Amino acid sequence: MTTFDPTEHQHIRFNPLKDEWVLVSPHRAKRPWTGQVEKVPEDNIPRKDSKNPLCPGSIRSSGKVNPEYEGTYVFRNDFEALLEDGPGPAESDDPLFQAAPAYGTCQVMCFHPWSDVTLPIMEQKDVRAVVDKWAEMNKELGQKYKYVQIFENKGAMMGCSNPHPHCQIWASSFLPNELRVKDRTQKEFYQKYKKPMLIDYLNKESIKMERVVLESEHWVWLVPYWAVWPYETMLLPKRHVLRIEDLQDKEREDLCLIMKKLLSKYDNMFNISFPYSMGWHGAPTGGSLKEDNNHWQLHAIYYPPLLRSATVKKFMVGYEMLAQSQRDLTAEQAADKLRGLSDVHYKLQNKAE
Ligand code: H2U
Repeated sequence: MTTFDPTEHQHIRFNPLKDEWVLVSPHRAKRPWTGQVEKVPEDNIPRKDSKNPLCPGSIRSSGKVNPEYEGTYVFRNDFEALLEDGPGPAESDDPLFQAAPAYGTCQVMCFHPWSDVTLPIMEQKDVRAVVDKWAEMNKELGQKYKYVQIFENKGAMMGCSNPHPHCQIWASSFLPNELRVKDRTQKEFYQKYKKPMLIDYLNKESIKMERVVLESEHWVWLVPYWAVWPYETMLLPKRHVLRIEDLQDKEREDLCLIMKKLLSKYDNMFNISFPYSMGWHGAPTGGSLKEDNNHWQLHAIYYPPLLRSATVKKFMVGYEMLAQSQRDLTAEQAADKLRGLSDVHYKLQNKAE
C-alpha cells in the first residue's frame, strides 16, 4: 500500500479551537471548474462621493449628516441588530423553547475619509489610527458588554454593501456562539495542559514552519493546520495577550506593518482587492473582566471566499452544510502560495521600484 502523503491523500483534521473536524481532499484540486463565476471587484471607486453615506459630509439613510472627518469615524449603525434596551422574553423551563434577553449596540467605523483606499495601501500612521480605535472601542464597549466583536466584511462577494473602507463593531450582552465554543475549548486545554492553547500552537508552528507565511518581531501570520476556507489565515501576537487593548505601542506599530504586508499578499494573489470577512477574537469582557481569562489568546481570523481565481468562489453548501467542512487545497499548499506572493501591493509596486 502507498504511504500517506497529505498533499495527495484525503484525511480529516481537527480544529481544537472550534472542536470540529475538516475533511481535506487534495486530490480534488485537479478537477476542472464548471461552477459559478463571480464578477471581478470594482476598481474605479471615486475618492469622495456625496451619495455614499459613509463619506465625510454625506447624509446617511437616517437623515443624520456625517462630519467632515479626517481620520477614523465611528457612528452608531442606523439599522442596529442589537439595541441597548427593550423588553426581554420570560425565562422558560422547557429545554426545547429557550430564549433569553439580548442587548447591545452596533457601530460602524470608517477607516479613512477616502473611499478609494484600503488598509494595505493606507499610510502606516492611518492604519495605526485604525488599530488604536479598535482597541479604544473594545475597551469602552467592553465595560458594559460581555463581548465586543470587531469585524470587517470586505467586497460585494462577502455581502459588503459599501466600498468605503470600514468595519463594524457589535457589542452584545451575551457571548456569541463562536466565542462561547472558543472560550470552552481554550479553558479545557488550559486546565489540562497548564498553558494557553494558542501560545502552545504558535510555538509548535514556529518550529515546524510549514504553515507560517509571515513573521515579524511581535506577530505571526499563518494558515491554521485546520483551515477550512482555501486561504483562511490567522494572525497572532507572539506574547500572551488577552484583548486588543492590551497590545503595547511596539506591538501595535508592528501589527500595522504585518497587516499591510499580509493584505498586500492577498490582493496580489489575483491583482484585485481581495474579498474577505475578518475579525478579532479575544477574551470576553463585561463581567468576565474580573475573571481569570488566561486561557485566552488574542487572534485575528481572515476568511476569504476565493478559491482559484478572482471569479471562482468556494461555496459552503451541500456536504459542508449538512455534514462537515471540506477543502481541496491543503493548508500547507495555501501557505506556500501566500509565501510566494510579493508583500508590496500591486498598486504600489511601480512606486516602490
Ligand atoms: P457592510 O459592512 O456590510 O457593508 O455594512 C455597512 C453598514 O453600514 C450596514 O450595517 C450601515 C448598514 O446598516 N449603514 C448605516 O448605518 N447608515 C447608512 O446610511 C448606510 C449604511
